[in-house]
Amino acid sequence: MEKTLVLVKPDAVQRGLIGEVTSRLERRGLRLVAAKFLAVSQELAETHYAIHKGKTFYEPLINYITSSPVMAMAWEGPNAVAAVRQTMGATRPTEAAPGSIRHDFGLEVGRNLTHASDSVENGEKEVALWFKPEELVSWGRDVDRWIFE
Ligand code: IDP
Ligand code: MG
Repeated sequence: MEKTLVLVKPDAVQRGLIGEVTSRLERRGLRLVAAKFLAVSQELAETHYAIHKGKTFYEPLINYITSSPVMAMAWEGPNAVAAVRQTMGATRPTEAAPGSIRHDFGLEVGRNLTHASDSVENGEKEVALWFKPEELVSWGRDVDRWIFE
C-alpha cells in the first residue's frame, strides 16, 4: 500500500490544528500507520530538506521546522501521495485550491502549515527517515472494503 509522510508543522501545532489536519486525512479515507510528536533536531531538519540546500529560503525553512514541535505521521492508501498533496494544497497558500488546508488556514509560503511527500519514492524515503520500521503499524479497518476498491 502506498505510504506518505505528513508533518503538521510548527505553525499548525501552535495554532491548535493537529486535530483539523488529522481529521481531514481520516475523513478522506486514508489509514494512519504511524504518528509521533517531536521537537525536530537540526540534523533531521537538514536531512529532510536536503534538496532545498542552497536556495534562498533554506535557512528560514530550517529555522521554521525546528522552531517548535511538529506532529509527524505516516498515512497509507491507494494513491496516498497524490491524495494527501491535494488535501494540503499548493505550496503557496494563495495558489492552493479552495477547501485545501493551505488555502483554508494559510497566507504565506513560509507558514504553510503542513508537509506531504511529493512522490511515491519520496514517500517511502521520508517515512523511513522519520520512523523506525517497528513504529509502523500494519492494521486493517472494518470499513476498508468500503473505501479501498
Ligand atoms: P512543498 O512543501 O509543497 O513540497 P517545497 O517546494 O518542497 O514545497 O518547499 C518546502 C517548503 O519550503 C515549503 O512547504 C515552504 O514551507 C518552504 N518554502 C518553499 N518555497 C518558499 C519560498 O519561496 N519562501 C519561503 N519558504 C518557502
Ligand atoms: Mg516538497
